[in-house]
Amino acid sequence: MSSDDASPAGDDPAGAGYGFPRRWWRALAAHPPPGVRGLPRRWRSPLRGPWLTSTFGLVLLVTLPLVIVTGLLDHLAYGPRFSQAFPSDVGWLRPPAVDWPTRPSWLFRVTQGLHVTLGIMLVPVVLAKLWSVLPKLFDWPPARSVAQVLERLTLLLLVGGILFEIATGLLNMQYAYLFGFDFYTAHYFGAWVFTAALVAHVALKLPRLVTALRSRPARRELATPRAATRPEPPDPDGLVAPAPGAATVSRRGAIALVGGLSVLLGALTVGQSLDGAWRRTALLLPRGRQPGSDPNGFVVNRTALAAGIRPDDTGPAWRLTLRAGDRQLALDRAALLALPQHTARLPIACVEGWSTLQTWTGVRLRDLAALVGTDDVDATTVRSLEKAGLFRQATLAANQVLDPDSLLALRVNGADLAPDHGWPARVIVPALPGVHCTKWVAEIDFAGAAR
Ligand SMILES: Nc1nc2c(c(=O)[nH]1)N[C@H]1C(S)=C(S)[C@@H](COP(=O)(O)O)O[C@H]1N2
Ligand SMILES: [Mo]
Repeated sequence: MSSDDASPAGDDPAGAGYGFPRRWWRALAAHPPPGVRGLPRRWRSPLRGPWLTSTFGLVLLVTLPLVIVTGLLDHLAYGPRFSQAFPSDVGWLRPPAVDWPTRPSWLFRVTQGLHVTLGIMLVPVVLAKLWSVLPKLFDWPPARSVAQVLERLTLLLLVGGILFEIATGLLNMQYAYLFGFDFYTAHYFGAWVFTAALVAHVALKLPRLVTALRSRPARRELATPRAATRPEPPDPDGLVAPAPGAATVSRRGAIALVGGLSVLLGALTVGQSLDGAWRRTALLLPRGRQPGSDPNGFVVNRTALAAGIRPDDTGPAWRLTLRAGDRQLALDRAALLALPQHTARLPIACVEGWSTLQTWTGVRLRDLAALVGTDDVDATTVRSLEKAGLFRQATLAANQVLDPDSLLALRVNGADLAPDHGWPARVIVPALPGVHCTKWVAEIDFAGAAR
């Protein structure tokens, strides 16, 4: 199992008919790369073994599906139907063309919050599990059979996949686009690679996991102090160290450390998805804290200055243009304020992970549609004053325009919108990702989107 045991003249242990020709294996085994020979004896932790690996594995088996499913839902919420979920052409990985619902209004807030918070909390568990199997990375020879080559290939995709998802996810949350590729496309493709590898890995390893967990009752293991911590018996996968040292921490201590780190990360993250005092605990987040106490004192994702909005464009000269087919109408802010006003308490939930619940007042989008003479609303394009870039426009599906709480907001928490929150007018729609709640709206075209 290790280079020490693998004498060049040894047998092919996995060679039950699917092995490589014996002489290949022997040649490979006889020529380990520098530094690998004797390495297994230097991995000495007596904690490593099938039980510990399977315990971390079980946690991931239960929680990762939730991260995967919420991630996929977030992608659907983004509106891939309208080419808005940046992997605009993902071939056969394209998700079904469903309408993202507007109810419950906190739907995206929850799927997004769960995806990000849980994803962060699982980082210590993933690292602990990788630590527990780390010596396997230096196995020599690297594979003894075709089946094992395939298995190790899935591991490459599995480990590479999850590390890639963690790294890109964390960087995205910090708005740190250090990589030269599009985050959404890459994170989406990476998720599929990882998920496929995970399914293969679970199919291959589930029986081992069950056996390993049954081999040492958790209750007994969690009652074992450091002094009584012994290595597991040698296992066929070679996870147990061939020459284990004495325990410096018990298995329960190691699990408590990992669990504690996970809870700590979670506690430093959830605040970004909760309002009130919790907000202050969101230490890891670049825009997660409460910036002020006035009605407009909630998170600003991108300021008017950063978006290049000139005060002249949002002053008295500003007009909202409404379009439906060849009909067109222009309204100033006073005209909008003279229309029936509606108030709704709705979250802004940014795709980067933070969210906040605020009270918005403005004109219903469906009233604006009726004003320009259409009840038969189609996919609707909202354009901002920004002339270029990601936020230039957003497409809303008919159900998102017609919801009675979907607003062109003019006020928030009883005050006029601040410039940074989209003055003179912004869109707010229940359960819509923040990215599509266009600020500094210039035009709404109720039948202008290509489907
Ligand atoms: N025109 C325009 N609209 C925009 C943005 C923008 O940069 N420009 N940012 C979007 C994003 S990503 C989010 S999360 C919300 C944030 O709204 P807030 O800054 O009022 O909290 O506005 C959205 N609307
Ligand atoms: Mo956002």
